[in-house]
Amino acid sequence: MKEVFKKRLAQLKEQHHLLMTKKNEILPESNGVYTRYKNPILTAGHVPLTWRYDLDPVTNPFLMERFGINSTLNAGAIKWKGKYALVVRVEGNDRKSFFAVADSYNGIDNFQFWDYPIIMPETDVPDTNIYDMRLIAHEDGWIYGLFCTERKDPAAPHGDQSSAVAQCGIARTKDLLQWERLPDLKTPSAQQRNVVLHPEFVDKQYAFYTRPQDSFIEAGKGGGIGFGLAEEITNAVIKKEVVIDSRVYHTIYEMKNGLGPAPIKTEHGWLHLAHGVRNTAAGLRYTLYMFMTDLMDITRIIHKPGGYFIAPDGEERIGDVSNVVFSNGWIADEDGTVFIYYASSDTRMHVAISTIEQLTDYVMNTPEDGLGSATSVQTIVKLIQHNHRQTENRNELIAAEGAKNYK
Ligand code: M1P
Repeated sequence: MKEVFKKRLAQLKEQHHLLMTKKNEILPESNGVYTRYKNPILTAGHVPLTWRYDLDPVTNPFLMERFGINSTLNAGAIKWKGKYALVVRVEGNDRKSFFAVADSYNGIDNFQFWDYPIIMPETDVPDTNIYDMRLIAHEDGWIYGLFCTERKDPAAPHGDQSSAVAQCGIARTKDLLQWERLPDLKTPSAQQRNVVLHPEFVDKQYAFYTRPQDSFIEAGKGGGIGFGLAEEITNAVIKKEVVIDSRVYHTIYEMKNGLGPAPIKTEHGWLHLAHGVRNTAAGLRYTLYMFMTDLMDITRIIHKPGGYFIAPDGEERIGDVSNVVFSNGWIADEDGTVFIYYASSDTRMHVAISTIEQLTDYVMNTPEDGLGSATSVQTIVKLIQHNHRQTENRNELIAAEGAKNYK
């Protein structure tokens, strides 16, 4: 065995081990709604060496990387056998994404990829790229993975090598290992991304949140977060698609939006996490926002805080597609803790921690977007007046207490 091979192998193993065993640290600053953790929970460097290197000195004497990994992002999430499991979008240097499970005992560090990436069966029309899986434990007993399947647009003019068609791929599993691929979702829209299955039946049908769009990149004339019902899952067809959360001028979701993970049920309503996109001189900016829908009519938004919930911060701002945060996975524990998994700049995965109580308070009590500068000022004035009244009341109380003691 060549010296160079031995040396490189020892170095690679050491570096990988250090990364895999690194403890995460909670960041001290918080807005009271959630707390971020310092280190990304998954990066390209976390991907097992056996996926990237031929570890045989005979066939790879220089121990070169044989399959480069570019990024780990946009993971679906589920509590699985007591562990926090993510189905991660792993993107190779060849730009193709695939899915792989990584899990952790505490949900904040030491995420380990399982031995092999997921072998996702295909339909009759092979996928060119698959990404952004939403994991849903449905009341029918299956775990569903809904994801984007992208293929070259068959109608693209000669020489156009970038026009694509995005649709919703559907697969299901009982163990996260073996997946059964079902036919892609059919909807009245030309393209679909960010499709999510509601975890409960609605009118005995499968309920989907959709994101209709006219073309691959642009939401087009419509857009927004849509909703539709399908009688079957093994041949899911949505005949009627209605938009339940539209794009609005001069908001953080004016350009496009899309639902993140499947909603979490609370006593007050369904908590939703979504992403909103606005355009800037520096390109598109993706942030996360939240809203709540009615328990009886899940298409009715009953609370919607103004502005973003999480925006790219510090190092999160920079990556392959900078100024992006994106989430398609969260886990609510039985004690009410919520693990919010999000990717930054299409490059790496992070976690932020909150609770059902905090998220419900945030969603129900944060003022809505007043859609104008004057209403923002009115909101702040109301808050200041409330705080002044509070201080006056407190001072009056203290004075009264003082007078009582003096007597
Ligand atoms: O690059 C940012 C995101 O862009 C797409 O999201 P959307 O469909 O809402 O525009 C997706 O490709 C997503 O994977 C990516 O993170």
